[in-house]
Amino acid sequence: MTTFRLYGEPGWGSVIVETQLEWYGLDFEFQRVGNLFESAGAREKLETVNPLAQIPTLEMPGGKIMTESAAITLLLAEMTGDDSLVPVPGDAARAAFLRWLVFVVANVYPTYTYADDPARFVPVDSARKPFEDTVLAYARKLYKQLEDVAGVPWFLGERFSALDIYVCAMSRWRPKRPWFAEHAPKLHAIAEATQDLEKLRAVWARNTLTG
Ligand SMILES: N[C@@H](CCC(=O)N[C@@H](CS)C(=O)NCC(=O)O)C(=O)O
Repeated sequence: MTTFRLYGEPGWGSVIVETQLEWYGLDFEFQRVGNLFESAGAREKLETVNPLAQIPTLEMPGGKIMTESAAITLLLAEMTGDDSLVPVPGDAARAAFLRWLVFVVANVYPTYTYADDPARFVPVDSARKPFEDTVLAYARKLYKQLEDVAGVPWFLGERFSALDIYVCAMSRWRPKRPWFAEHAPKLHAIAEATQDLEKLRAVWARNTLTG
């Protein structure tokens, strides 16, 4: 493999990496994995490259597998030597970038993991809906914390970064854009502006999700 191969599904977490590959102008092949929640076969197939069966999963030129969107975000910036999505060491925005990048993947992303298919984590059927509601309430709390620290026009203020891409992708999932418009207007504006960037418009368009 001489180019990247991104395992993903339109609109799912792979879009966080697909946007970055496009942004940097890197050649890649997109390999659809299928619905990981509805198809045991899709999970089994992906498990052969990523035992956690999650996307984004990225095969690097040369064949090594990378997972974890935050690690991929840092690595692509390093590989390209381009600091337009990731503030470099010494940049005044670096600490905030690292803090909130890890916050998003360590705290916010798991709320999707747990609520996407509560049956995986909650064996008692009647407890699943309350669990899902509790996880969603927790997600809203996390998003309000992000709203409190978000800058204008971008998460880090004047400077665009990969954090804006996360906000754009994730605000299409839950609790969805109308909630953000009402309760997290700065994050909502970041999401809309990121979706509208000339450089990324096509990639968002082929990753449509409602909301
Ligand atoms: N920590 C991972 C989370 C990735 C993730 O949860 N992706 C979702 C799709 S948006 C997924 O593959 N879910 C399937 C599963 O968790 O089984 C990352 O940041 O890349």
